[in-house]
Amino acid sequence: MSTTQTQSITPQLRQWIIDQAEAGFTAEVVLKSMLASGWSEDVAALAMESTLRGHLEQKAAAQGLPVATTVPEPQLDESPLYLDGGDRKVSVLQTMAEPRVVVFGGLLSDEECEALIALAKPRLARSLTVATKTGGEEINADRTSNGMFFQRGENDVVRKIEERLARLLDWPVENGEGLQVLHYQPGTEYKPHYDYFDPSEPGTPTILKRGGQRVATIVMYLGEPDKGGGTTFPDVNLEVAPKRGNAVFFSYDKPHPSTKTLHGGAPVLAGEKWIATKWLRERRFE
Ligand code: PD2
Ligand code: ZN
Repeated sequence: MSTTQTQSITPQLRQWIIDQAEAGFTAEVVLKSMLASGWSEDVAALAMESTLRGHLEQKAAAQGLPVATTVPEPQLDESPLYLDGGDRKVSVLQTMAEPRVVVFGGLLSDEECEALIALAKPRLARSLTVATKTGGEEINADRTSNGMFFQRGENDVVRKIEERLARLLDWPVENGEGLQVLHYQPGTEYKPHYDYFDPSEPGTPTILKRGGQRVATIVMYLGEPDKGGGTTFPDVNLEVAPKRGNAVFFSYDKPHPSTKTLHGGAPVLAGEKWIATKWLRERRFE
């Protein structure tokens, strides 16, 4: 490759980058080679980044795989012990890269947990799930809890928690579904499932018109059972304890099992479990 005067990212350059990647050279090696040929670092990095992203997307689409999208992500560079939730300091207790899982401590105060339970109690009904065959809602034998939805920003406690989550996860409040509160009694559970909408189901295009795909979930524990009731991730044998005030966050950049975000609510063995779930969409959810 010869040094160019213009340093424009030509189709030939893009093809050369793809050829190098396909031949097994790492991004670092390809970048070094471009710099040695006289490319400026900025142009070389941009050319590499845009070319390889586009190439991977094309390959995924050709294999019938959904394309990865941007997802919410807490600011965890430098592995902080705490994050600023705006009005509250939140602990980072555990992180996992694949699936992307973060366990937070002290996300909610005891008073907030109690307030959500008290406000939800009179409105509980047998939990429904989104029916991807039709785009409507249905009773699901895999989900034996009782639940209810708050409107986004419905009251002060909900609004405060939604603002805290938006800051913590760097994702707009408007992209969140309304907070859902679930109550599990002994013997009830939520069998393993994915939270994204299955692209192959006929009702999914209708569901996606309102805010696009789900891209992340945060399950907040409001009331802890005495035994059982953990949130499980069977692909990686992870179980998160349902400790009051804590929360488990996980994200999925494509609606595909390769995200390893299969998860469930294990049966409650003794006592009662209360959670609040917030599902986050790609775009504004109205
Ligand atoms: O209750 C849970 O731990 C749980 C497990 C799986 C909640 C959800 N999914 C959910 O609300 O999506
Ligand atoms: Zn779920």
